[in-house]
Amino acid sequence: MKIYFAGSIRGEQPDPNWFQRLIKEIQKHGSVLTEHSFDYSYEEEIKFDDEWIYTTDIGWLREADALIAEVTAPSLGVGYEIGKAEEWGKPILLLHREREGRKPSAMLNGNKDLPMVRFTEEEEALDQLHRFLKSVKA
Ligand code: 6K6
Repeated sequence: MKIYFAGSIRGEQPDPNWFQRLIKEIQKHGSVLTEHSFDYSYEEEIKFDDEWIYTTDIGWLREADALIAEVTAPSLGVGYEIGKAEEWGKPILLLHREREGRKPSAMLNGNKDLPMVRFTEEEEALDQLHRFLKSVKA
């Protein structure tokens, strides 16, 4: 199974340790097409031009069996990827960490076709993640 993991890069401050943890857990079910997009080596980022990034990512998203998007940190790129994956009928799971005074976008949270796990404990999110990936595999 090929899974597209999406999370903020140039959007709001991402959570690298959490993203890494998620990627490791997702890899128990298959390959994470975007694994190398989240290594946080900013020296490396300048090696790729934006057109290459867009073309490569859209191709990976097209071939993915599912999208898992970490949406706690708002990101235009992640929002775009979610919209495309929905248009293409991909199974989607959104993960949002509850934070004082912050709410997820209504454009995601208000769409009942987009399941969103709103978690406080990372274990809760991982439990839902594994359930989701098992259901995609079945
Ligand atoms: C990052 C690490 C190494 O090289 C890079 C180059 N940048 C990107 N590489 C791959 N995918 C990217 C890059 N920048 C954005 N994306 C895609 O957009 C990812 O799939 C993310 O899910 C999403 C993040 O969008 P922004 O708007 O937060 O950057």
